[in-house]
Amino acid sequence: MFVAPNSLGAHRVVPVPLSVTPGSGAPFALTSSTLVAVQAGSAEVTRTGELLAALLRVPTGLAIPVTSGTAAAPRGAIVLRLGGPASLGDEGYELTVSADSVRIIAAAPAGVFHGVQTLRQLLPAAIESELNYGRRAAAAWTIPAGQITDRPRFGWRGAMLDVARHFFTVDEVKQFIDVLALYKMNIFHVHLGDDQGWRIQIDSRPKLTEVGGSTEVGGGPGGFYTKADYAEIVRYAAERYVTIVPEIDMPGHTNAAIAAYPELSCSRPIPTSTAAARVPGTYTGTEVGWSTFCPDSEKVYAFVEDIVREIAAMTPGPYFHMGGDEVHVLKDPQYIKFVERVQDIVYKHGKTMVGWEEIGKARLRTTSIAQQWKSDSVPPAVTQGAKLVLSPATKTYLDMKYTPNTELGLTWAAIIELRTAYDWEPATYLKGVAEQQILGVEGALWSETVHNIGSALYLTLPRLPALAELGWSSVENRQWEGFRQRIAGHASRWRLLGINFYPSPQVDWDSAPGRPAALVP
Ligand code: TNX
Repeated sequence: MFVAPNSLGAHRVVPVPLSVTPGSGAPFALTSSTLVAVQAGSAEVTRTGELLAALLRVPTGLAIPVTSGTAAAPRGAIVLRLGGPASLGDEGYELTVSADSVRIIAAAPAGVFHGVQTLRQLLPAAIESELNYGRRAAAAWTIPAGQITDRPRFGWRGAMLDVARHFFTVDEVKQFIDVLALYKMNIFHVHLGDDQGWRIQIDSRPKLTEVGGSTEVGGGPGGFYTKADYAEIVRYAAERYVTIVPEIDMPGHTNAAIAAYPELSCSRPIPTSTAAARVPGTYTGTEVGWSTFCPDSEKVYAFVEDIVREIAAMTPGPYFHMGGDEVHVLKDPQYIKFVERVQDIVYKHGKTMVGWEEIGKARLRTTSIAQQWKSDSVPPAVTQGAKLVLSPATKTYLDMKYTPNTELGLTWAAIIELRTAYDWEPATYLKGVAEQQILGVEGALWSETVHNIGSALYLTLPRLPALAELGWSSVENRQWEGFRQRIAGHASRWRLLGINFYPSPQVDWDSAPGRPAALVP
């Protein structure tokens, strides 16, 4: 836990940075004179500096003040500032460590934040602890000298959480976002509606949450986010440079909405398992593909208009995800008409439309985004010029089992051990789809078998860091053996953070499960 690398060359940063140059000088050490010196006049950089100082204070017991000013930073400063070269883009950073100072310089605030995540990972794992180690560890808080220049390969590095099949509280969602931020992921896609639950307050349609929010898979009490809850998630994510992509899946996967407003359906399909539901019309099973809105009813488009308007108004990010997957009960012309009508509504409210790859059957605007999940050849959306997010179920689905014996999860797409999640290449995955057509990658955690955040994180770690490295790091820097060795050092961090994980036998973890963590060296 206190093993700091003695050379920057031995770092265990995930995702692996673009370029790492070890220095020959002495390391930087956190001491009683350490302070965080932020760029004067940037509220965002100041906020990131406060987050960093708060993290460092707990285990070190040091004061770590945050100062702001234009004067040259004093010895012992961790400097965070803007003004880096434009070549770093919005998310890149330069990190320079010497005995005297640590400097993180970026072209935009997100880059400063990502640089801070690298700094965290360069310190001993115990930096993540809630314990104050005080003087017992005073000599251990060091960062090896050298320089890192880093920027992402893809702009979309995401994870989806299905809060519809099982509900997750705001605090649980924050824990999930914390993991994204640690691994420099920047998209949190939240699946807010499905057959089993509607999870977001809509003022113009109160029964959605009253009726549609009242249950979940297995018949539990469900739940939903009020507008204040959603605003809190948005705020928390934004502080970590994570953009929320809200998904309302339609026209299929809509039983919860139909239970609330039966006129949304042409003829009410009654799944066999509904008879057992506590609230009439709701569904607590796990079959897919049987429900649909009525594409020929104007009442449906008035409803979609209400939903998109209210969600667009509470979402600062540029995207609205309309789902569009697995509609087994509509004919193609009906499905196409529905997607095209919804697309117009989404753009009318100022958002870019995202949908699962099936939306490529419809005529898409060139800015619309398709999320691949099942095809292994060129999806029709790409032929039309739309950009793709790659979420191949066989590689990125976080709800697939790690081995046939994993208690949680499903197996319909694949069994996904860590190496399978890591060892694939986005630019060659779909023959005929070039890198320029790919916005990035996203992992999806469907929650049919997942009841709480502990289970969610067990399925997420270590596969999400693997995907984060595919999304961030350059192909040249990326290979399984290197990842395997670097990620081995992260289990002790997860344990200190209280984050559950799957101890894949493909990794020689520093901190073996069941072995008590040594608190002092
Ligand atoms: C397929 S992938 C679905 C979801 C399920 C998931 C379970 C996709 C776009 N739709 O409705 O939850 O499989 O793995």
